[in-house]
Amino acid sequence: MNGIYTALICSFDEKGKVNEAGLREIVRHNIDVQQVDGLYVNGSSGENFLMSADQKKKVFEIVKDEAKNDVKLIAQIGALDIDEAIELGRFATELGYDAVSAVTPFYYRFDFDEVRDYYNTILEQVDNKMIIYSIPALTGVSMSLGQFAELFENEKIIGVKFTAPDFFLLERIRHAFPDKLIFSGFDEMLLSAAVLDVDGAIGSTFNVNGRRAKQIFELAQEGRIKEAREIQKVTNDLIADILANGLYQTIKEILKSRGVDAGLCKKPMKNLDADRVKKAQEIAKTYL
Ligand code: SI3
Repeated sequence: MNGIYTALICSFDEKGKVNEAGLREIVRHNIDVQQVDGLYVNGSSGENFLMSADQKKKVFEIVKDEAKNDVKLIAQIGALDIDEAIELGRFATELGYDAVSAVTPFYYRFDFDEVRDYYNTILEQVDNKMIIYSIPALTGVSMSLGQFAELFENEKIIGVKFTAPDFFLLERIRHAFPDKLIFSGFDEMLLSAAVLDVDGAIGSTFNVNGRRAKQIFELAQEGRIKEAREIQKVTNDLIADILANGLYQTIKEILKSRGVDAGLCKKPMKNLDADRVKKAQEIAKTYL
């Protein structure tokens, strides 16, 4: 399951409903134009935590129906309601998703025993492989090497999506667990993570910049670091401009400039004003 996975953006209409036609176009763009190896569905970039369980199921269905078996599919099912996480895990597994992933439970400052129990309980009832989604900056949940080791004792936990700038910990995990899958989560640090021999990456900007991400990853694997660094530099110029203008909103606007109906963000996320729409279009012209 290694390679470059897009953290899929979702298209919403003005009422916050999933725009099915737009979502299908986003899926096709990622497969046919960006040529990524897989899709990570209902992650942060898919505005997962703003959606109802029914909306999440609808997204899982539409994406699988559109992608078929063209690329690998990972379903992010993490939810604070563990019963919802289990229900979504079973649903995505029945649809044929290659693996599930769950963000570490957040908000209530759970201790590690509770986090471990969360994953083991889900996996007792979901017949699929699990990739832990670790993103301490958003969840406040940081785990040590020893705690990852405890989670990895469950053989159904096959890896981690590591979205953190802690490259010391990343190297330690790689070294200690050569057989687990490690996906890098920060697109702007892809080359540094690839040098540490991660198995792939999952990122939001791959919706518009997936081809460069693939080049960086492949060049790093071939040891062609100087060439990879040049592409990472352009990529980071692009990412810096996207972040300054509004992350998901700008990705959507860039997609629209490419003829993909990426729709709007879901409230309470705000959408871009006219100046920022113009800026997003300029970013698209400059880099893509
Ligand atoms: O679940 C997801 O949508 C992700 O894969 C998130 C991914 O790690 C992104 N992080 C966030 C918070 O959006 C990154 O791709 C990130 O957008 C990018 O590196 C720009 O900082």
